[in-house]
Amino acid sequence: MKKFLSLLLALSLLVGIFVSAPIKVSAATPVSTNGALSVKNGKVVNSKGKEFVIKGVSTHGLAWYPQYVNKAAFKTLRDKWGVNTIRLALYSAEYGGYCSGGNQTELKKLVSNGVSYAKELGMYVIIDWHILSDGNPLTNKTQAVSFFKWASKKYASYNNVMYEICNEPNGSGGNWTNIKTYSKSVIKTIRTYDKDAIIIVGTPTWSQDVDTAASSPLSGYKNIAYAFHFYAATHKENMRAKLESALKKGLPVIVTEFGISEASGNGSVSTTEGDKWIKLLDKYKVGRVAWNLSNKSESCALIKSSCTKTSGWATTDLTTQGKWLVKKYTGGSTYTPEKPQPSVSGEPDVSSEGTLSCKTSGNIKLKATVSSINSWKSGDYYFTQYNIRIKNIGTAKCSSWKFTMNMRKSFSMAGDWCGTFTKNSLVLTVKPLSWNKVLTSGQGTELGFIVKSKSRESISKISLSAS
Ligand code: IDC
Repeated sequence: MKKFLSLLLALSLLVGIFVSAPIKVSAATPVSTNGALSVKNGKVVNSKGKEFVIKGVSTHGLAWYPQYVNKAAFKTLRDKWGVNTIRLALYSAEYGGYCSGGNQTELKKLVSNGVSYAKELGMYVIIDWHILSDGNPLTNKTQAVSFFKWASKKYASYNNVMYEICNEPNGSGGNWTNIKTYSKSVIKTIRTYDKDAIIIVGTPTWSQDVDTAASSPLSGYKNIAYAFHFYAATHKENMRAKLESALKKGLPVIVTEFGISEASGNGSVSTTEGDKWIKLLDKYKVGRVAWNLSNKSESCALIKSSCTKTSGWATTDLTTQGKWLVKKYTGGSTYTPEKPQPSVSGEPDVSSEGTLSCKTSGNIKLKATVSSINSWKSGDYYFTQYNIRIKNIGTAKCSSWKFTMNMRKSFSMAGDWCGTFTKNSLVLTVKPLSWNKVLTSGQGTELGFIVKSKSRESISKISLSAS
């Protein structure tokens, strides 16, 4: 009887547990998947020690464009733009800035709202002390220390907050000696409360001189990274070389600001140079944060000045830089690293075959389309250039894929890009590279190749598989 009673008790407890335990269904977010970020061996890593790439968007000055600090905006950035990090730019010295007559209570409220929205959405957030016209960080050091004391006390237990302590030191006072002196004070303050969050230190010459930081980094601290900024229509190859040499020396760098406009934030934009920058950042898994989330009439704004929406933007609401950025961050079908130009030339031959497409079966739904987009004759040979598009048209994520084409005539390869191409007599197999292997719902990628043949080439059969 006693046994029976205890069994009953155990049973009712179990039932109780089953009935009362809420089933928690929460979608994975950048922070829920990666946990607290830290710096290891010159890289930003997640809580499992795996390299983590920050893909961020910076607000404009909080005092000037406060309307974009809203949860729906951040959610759009996270869900539609592929953004995992928000940077909150708190100007220190410009009009309405924290040390130049701005309402400090209001500004802190914007910072704390921004941090809360990011936390609720599982996004990382960088609190940026945006020095600019006050080129020397020591100018407003006292205010910076008290601001970071407030922030680090408040966010000590958060796992999604990073502190950027001096946006862009510049001018003679913005030298590395002064930056180091300033950093030691601010880091000491932050570490009194927040023991492990990443602290980002600006570098001389508007956060360009990472070489200076690399030859004399701050020592004795954990989780320090250094800022590097570029604006692609102005900063080109020599700046990429400068960044790359600092990275090779093992300096942990985060690009906390970049644009494809000129350094003024206005003028022309260069997607070509922008692509080159992204390629370099991808190579070293360097985090990047785009400037800026506003509809100000300037080339580096991400939203068109005619658009007053503060969230839920359509592609047509975005500027050239905005559209380009979203493609980069979502790995959209237009992610096309520099395509090598065909090294052969000849008479154009217009009899191209057109387009073939196929889909995968099973629960991962991919569609492949292959088109012959150009063909020409050179000497005794025909050359045909093909374009392949692979797109995830289902809801399930694809972690890898393989595409096969059966060619009709014997051929040799005369060029290929964005994939690993293997030829076995008439069969050509394509596998993805690391960056276009994973395709989430709606994502796509583009590849290409050129074949050389004795007579006009065409494809007899294609097939696609995904896992
Ligand atoms: C620019 C803004 C512009 C604003 C100006 C204030 O885009 O609307 O009037 O600041 O002086 C930076 C700075 C960043 C600049 C940006 C573009 O960190 O504050 O924003 N830029 O000029 N460094 C290089 C470029």
